[in-house]
Amino acid sequence: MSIEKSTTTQQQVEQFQRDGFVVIENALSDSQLSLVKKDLSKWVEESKHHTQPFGQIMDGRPRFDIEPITHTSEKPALRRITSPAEISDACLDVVKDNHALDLVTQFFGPNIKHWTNKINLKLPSSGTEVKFHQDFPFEPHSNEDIVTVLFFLDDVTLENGPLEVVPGTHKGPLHTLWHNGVFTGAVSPDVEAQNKSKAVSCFGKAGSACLMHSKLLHGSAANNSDLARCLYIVSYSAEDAISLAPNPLPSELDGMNVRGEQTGNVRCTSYSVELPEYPKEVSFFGQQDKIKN
Ligand SMILES: O=C(O)CCC(=O)C(=O)O
Repeated sequence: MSIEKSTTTQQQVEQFQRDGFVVIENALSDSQLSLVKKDLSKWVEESKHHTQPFGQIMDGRPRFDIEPITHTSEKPALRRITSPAEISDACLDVVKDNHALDLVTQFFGPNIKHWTNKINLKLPSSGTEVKFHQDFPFEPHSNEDIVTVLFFLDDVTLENGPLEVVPGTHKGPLHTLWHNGVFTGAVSPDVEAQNKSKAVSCFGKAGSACLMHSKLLHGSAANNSDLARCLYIVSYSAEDAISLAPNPLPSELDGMNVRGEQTGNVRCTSYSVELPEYPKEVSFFGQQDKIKN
């Protein structure tokens, strides 16, 4: 797919640079959306036969994570599928090519590689929420050219737990995700309180995407509607951004070039951050569950 260098593209690049995020429509084609949703429905059905996380990723952890308290066969609360592109041609097709990726080349230059992919589900009544955090402290790289692309698999509304982002925070400090010696995957209650009132919700039609800088502070509340809110979340980096910590979602697709070429270069910027803890839990929801509210 190609994108014309239009005024709209230029405005999207400027918004991403200024605010740290931009929402675009039609990031997925209709056929990409319906094929991913077909696989997703199959996985939700399958989850009804499980009472524990199931499946397996490269490091032996389960691929499919379920809400420990609310999941039942009548009201499934599958909440995370790790690296679905390893088991779904539809997901792999999205990772390799989509309209958001065209915009990523406008942010970071022509050479882009895949870092992680996952599906976050907020099924009705699941109670799944995401505490505020920045992605970068989970994934420190030699430079900061990393973007998380959140594809809307459902219409995202103000009621079904939209992503909430704090504009401009990608230019601010990196906040610790360690508290009292525990890697909680969330910022402190103080940092959350200082920023939450400035957060804006990212909503739109299925097939849209939010492109979010890895340093942008974000979170999301529980789904209080009868309609599912599922996101296919793919992160990409500039090809010369080299990871400084093991990939928390290791997959055979880690480092796959999706645009341009492999130069073999490393580009470094200067910053300081605590290294993350490699997850022992099935997903970061388990890490965030360690926070006592
Ligand atoms: O699912 C969401 O609303 C946010 C996802 C997120 O923050 C993450 O997976 O890092």
